[in-house]
Amino acid sequence: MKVAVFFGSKSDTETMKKAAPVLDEFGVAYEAFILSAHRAGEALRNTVARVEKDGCEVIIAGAGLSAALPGVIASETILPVIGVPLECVSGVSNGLAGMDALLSIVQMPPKIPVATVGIGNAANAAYLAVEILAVKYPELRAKLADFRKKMTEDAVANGGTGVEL
Ligand code: RP5
Repeated sequence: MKVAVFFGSKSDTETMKKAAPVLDEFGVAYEAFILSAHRAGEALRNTVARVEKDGCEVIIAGAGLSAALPGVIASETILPVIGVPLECVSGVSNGLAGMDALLSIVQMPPKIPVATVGIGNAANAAYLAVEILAVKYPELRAKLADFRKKMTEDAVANGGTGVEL
């Protein structure tokens, strides 16, 4: 396992699943855990220590509402933590649409950052995890370079040489 994916509730699963195909595409091994910082603090701490011991190198953490999970994980490890703010699908965030989680996750105190992606964007969290790992693994760096080259070619092909309006 190179990446550990944490999220706070079963209700977050559908959104956090979007990290999986990206990590699969790059052949990055991962494990996922549903552990809330507020509801299961001790189990969370133990699991963070366990994955770190098992060789995990990057952590992705998604949570909704008062989204403490990524910050609490950051306080337990020096591994890079990528936070995914989530819209709470159980409806109790009263139309805040994930803004509550975004501000909770992005506004970390000085000296202990969480790298925050857009609301619900677990796929981008996975791409960022791949980029971090690519610093160390040349094979992954090569795959990432190919992926970016194709992305750019597709973008240019898709209207970049001019379109009829
Ligand atoms: C957060 O509270 C979870 O990450 C989830 O987004 C939100 C609501 O959780 P449930 O009440 O659906 O379990 O901790």
